[in-house]
Amino acid sequence: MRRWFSLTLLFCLALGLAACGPGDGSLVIKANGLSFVTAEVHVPAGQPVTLRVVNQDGYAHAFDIDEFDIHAPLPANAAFDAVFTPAEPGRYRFYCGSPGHAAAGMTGVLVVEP
Ligand SMILES: [Cu+2]
Repeated sequence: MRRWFSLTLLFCLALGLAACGPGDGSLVIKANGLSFVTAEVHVPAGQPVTLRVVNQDGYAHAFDIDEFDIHAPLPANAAFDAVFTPAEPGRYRFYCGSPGHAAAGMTGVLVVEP
């Protein structure tokens, strides 16, 4: 009985680890110059997402997604983890909130897939 339990536990652990591999919702968006190197990211709806935004520049940027109320400053050479759970499928614009940057093209699209 105990052995059966251990085997079951092992099996579940193996499954769990597999589910936690790359592609588990951790995505990296890099900011460099007046653009996001990664201009489009895809995530599934209804699951927690971690977006790591890395500012590779020597000056400050920001990371904003209005629909998810994410407004984060991105100091030079710093990173920020945006953690949220998108409920509704759709296309959401992310942008740099520093004055003039979005207008200069510093925008991207978060695609939430059903
Ligand atoms: Cu910027």
